[in-house]
Amino acid sequence: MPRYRDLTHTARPSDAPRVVDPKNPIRTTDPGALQMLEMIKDKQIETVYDRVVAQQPQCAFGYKGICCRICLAGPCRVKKEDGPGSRGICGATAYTIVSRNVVRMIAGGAASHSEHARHILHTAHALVEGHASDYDIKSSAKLHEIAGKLGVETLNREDKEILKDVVGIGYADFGRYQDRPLAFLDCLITAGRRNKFKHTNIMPRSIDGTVTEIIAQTAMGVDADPVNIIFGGLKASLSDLGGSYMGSTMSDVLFGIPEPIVSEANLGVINPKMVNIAVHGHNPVLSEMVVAAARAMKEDAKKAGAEGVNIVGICCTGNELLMREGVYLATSSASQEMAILTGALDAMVVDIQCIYPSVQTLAECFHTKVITTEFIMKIPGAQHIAFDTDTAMDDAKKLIRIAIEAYGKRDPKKIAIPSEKHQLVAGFSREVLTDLFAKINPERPISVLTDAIQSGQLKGVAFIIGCNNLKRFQDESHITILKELVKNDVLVITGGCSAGAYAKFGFMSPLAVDAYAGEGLKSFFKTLEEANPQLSTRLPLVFHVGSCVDYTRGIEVLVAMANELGVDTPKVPFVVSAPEAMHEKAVAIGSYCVTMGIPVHVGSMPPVEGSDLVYGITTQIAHDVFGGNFILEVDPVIGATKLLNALEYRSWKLGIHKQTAEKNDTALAQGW
Ligand code: XCC
Ligand code: SF4
Repeated sequence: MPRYRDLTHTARPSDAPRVVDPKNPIRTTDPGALQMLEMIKDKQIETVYDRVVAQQPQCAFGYKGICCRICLAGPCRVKKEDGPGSRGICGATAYTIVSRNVVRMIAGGAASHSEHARHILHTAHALVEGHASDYDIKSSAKLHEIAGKLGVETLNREDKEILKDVVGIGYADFGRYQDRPLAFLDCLITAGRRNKFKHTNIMPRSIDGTVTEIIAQTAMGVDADPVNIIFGGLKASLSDLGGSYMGSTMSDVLFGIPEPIVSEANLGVINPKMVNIAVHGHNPVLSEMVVAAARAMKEDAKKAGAEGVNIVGICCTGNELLMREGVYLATSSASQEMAILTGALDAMVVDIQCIYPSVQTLAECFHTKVITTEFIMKIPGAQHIAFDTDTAMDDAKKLIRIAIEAYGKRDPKKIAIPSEKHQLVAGFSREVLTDLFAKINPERPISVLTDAIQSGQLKGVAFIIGCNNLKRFQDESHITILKELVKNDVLVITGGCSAGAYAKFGFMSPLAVDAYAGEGLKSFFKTLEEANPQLSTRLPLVFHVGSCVDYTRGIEVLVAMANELGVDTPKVPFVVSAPEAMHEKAVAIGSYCVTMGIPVHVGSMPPVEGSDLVYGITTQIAHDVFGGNFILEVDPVIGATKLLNALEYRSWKLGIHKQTAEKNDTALAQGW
């Protein structure tokens, strides 16, 4: 970790409570969710907020990562400083147990993102094989771009032929045995990172192979060396990055590159006069079809007495549809149950990831139908309709018919919809951002951003992402960190449930610029808007780049900045924050960001405190090797200060190195 000007900035977390107000079940600050909780307060309805309280205090061994359940001799806990109680039955010490546990979380995350990517790849494959006729290549431009990056010939070839080759490379990335890097990773990163990953032996050659390897490496009686285990984990995190890039890119190919779009968010988007269907999870393959089917079936809804079909999104399926179709975002992960409590949600169609099984329990108190659609995702009691890309439109219509039928069974007495909703502007793909900058500098668009940082107009870029975690109050950390950063002229891009928070609170709007941005950031936006008169709206305070797989859009921005500055990624004034990280995917994402040379703030403690060595590797030694490190801090104000310190340090160092290079007419120093 670098030595900062702010001497209070150490690698240790503050002593802020790890669970704020543990007995308080009103664990949200989302105004829509708060209204909902108020409306149900006299009813005996159990929600996630109650269950957080019921789980307190949580197991300290698990929290610190020193409980091992990897074999049947266990569970073993590290109970003492020394002696037999300081080790598991096999003799595994705290550092082995902690590192094994945490890298298995990375494997879980990498498997999740990659399964998502695989599904999209299968859809593209079906398309080139002449099936999946409801799908199409929506963005030929994206296809040509990724083909070019992967070295696929494009000249005088049909799009479908090109796609066939791209799909072939994608499939090879899942199961390659030859010693060649993951193609979808290799084409995304800088030359400096490529060397670094090669020299540290963490360049994955296949996704499935890497995930399997890390599970094997951490099985009982295999690797005991925490450094080797962690490097294995970092390799798995890079396969997560490659898989995510595949998922994001191929989604753009099939469903189009997002463009700026105006929409609305929070529970008030649920419309009592319409058939309301929430699509929840992550994968656009199904939900894009649901949107198309809903448009086609307006008349059927009218026959049932409704004004039409209103699709609303939850979590990252919601983000995918918001970005490309302008679909309303009803809510984000921790408040997913609230959508059902409105009594006006006729169906909740789910695919994969972040779906609380409790949605079915709650749906049983209402008329709402919960429908699972993926082979690997079922909930007892919920209806399952296997979704097949070959019959996609028919399947989607089936789902809509179920919702229309349920609409007729609503109980008017149970309908209570919060009024809360906010306008937002989303759809900031990397292409859109580049185009905005290109209006100022067509030759070197990204220099508009790097120049603004080098001139001091902006302090840097922060990519605020990730989940909700109810150890603190929902969305509070997302909002607090955003306010602190924009006030200090940091340009913020966002995705995932962090974006959900900003959308729900009204921060993803131009009005928020006036209210919260510092003078430098305001003038930066003004210059961009003046150069882009074609925009039908002013720019929002935060740029929404999409779902969790779309975090690779943030990585693309980072890589472009590094190339423009003539340095590798660890020198770029670019930070990441996951203020309320929860999912295993967040552990994988945070880890690939660190290997990409980024300071990564995490606002929920990962289970690494049981080993000082592992804690030190993640927060300090990682910086020496990769130029990025974790900043673990649960207090959002302190977290924001540390992010600002990291940006300031990088801008300062970059400035010094530039000056020195100019003065002595030498190459720019590359060290960090
Ligand atoms: Fe899930 Fe993606 Fe986390 Fe939200 S942010 S809780 S992973 S939906 Ni990706
Ligand atoms: Fe215990 Fe070792 Fe088995 Fe883990 S692997 S449960 S520490 S005996």
